[in-house]
Amino acid sequence: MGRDSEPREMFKRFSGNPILRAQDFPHNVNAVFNPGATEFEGRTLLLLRVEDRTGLSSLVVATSKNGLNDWEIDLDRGLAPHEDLVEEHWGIEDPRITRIGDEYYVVYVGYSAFGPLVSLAKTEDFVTWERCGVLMPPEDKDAALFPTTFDGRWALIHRPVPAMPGLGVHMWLSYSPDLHYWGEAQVLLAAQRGSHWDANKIGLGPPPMLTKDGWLVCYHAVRTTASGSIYRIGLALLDRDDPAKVVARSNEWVMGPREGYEQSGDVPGVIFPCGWILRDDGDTVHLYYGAADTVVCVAEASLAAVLTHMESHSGPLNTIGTAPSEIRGVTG
Ligand code: M1P
Repeated sequence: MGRDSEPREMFKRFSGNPILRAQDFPHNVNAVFNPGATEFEGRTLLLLRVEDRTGLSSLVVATSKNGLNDWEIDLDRGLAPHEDLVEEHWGIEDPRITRIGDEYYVVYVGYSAFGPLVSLAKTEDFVTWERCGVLMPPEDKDAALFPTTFDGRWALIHRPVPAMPGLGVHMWLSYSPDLHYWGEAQVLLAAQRGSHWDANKIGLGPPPMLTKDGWLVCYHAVRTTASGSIYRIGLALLDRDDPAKVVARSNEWVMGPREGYEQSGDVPGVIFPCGWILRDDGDTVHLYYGAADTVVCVAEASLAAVLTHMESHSGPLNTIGTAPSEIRGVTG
């Protein structure tokens, strides 16, 4: 992967970014962004959010041998919003792919007539799909399944939005015995307050990745400014056996919008990852993200370096109701 000149960011952008753009499509689309990612039949498969020129999004497959170049868009594979389903009335968005056995469970946002919600569909080949229904009612987004059960329960990270403004928008964890009925809902990571980089609103990026130190979680964090929102990326670690237990949380962002393709587009200042892949060397992580809600990009990090960083840069784990003076140095 080509390196850029910025030494301080944990994730290094691919020199060939953006890797997919609207112009790469044979028909007229507005934007392609926020891809889920997995490996499939020896290739990297991205499930792209493709927004047409009515404003509605569908999920479309693109594959590549090395996960960086020579992407092939496959319009015969993917998932389109179902016109008879009220939960997909205004399109489907932001897929996260979790492989469980031979099946790929795709959690996505359904833009329903009543607001954004969390839906699940599964597939073995990205051609034939089984819709499994709505997991979380509006407003809820930014959700993904863990690839394993905990004491016989499936776990889902998701991001409901409180009806009452001003309380922050936080990441939640819920459990299910059957992927159908969900409960035991609890706040997993709270957005911080004040001037902090992950104040105001946070939401899950790709599905959690199991590492030697626990489940690595990547999340986007929104800082509201006078000229709009800045979407940056942070990391957390969850206990391997009890994902409700946060064991580390980065006190700094590990990547923020910087390049022209991240600063200019339909929504400037946004980097929004929905997929990552740990390569066969066990260390190289490719993070796939939408930039400015317009194009698809990839960045690379060393997993070992990420975990080392987490050891030395963990800040407060959760800070709801905590005064700034109490936050410094507090863990827990
Ligand atoms: O425009 C930035 C992002 O805004 C929404 O994400 P969230 O609700 O988590 O802030 C989504 O519409 C997302 O698709 C979009 O990239």
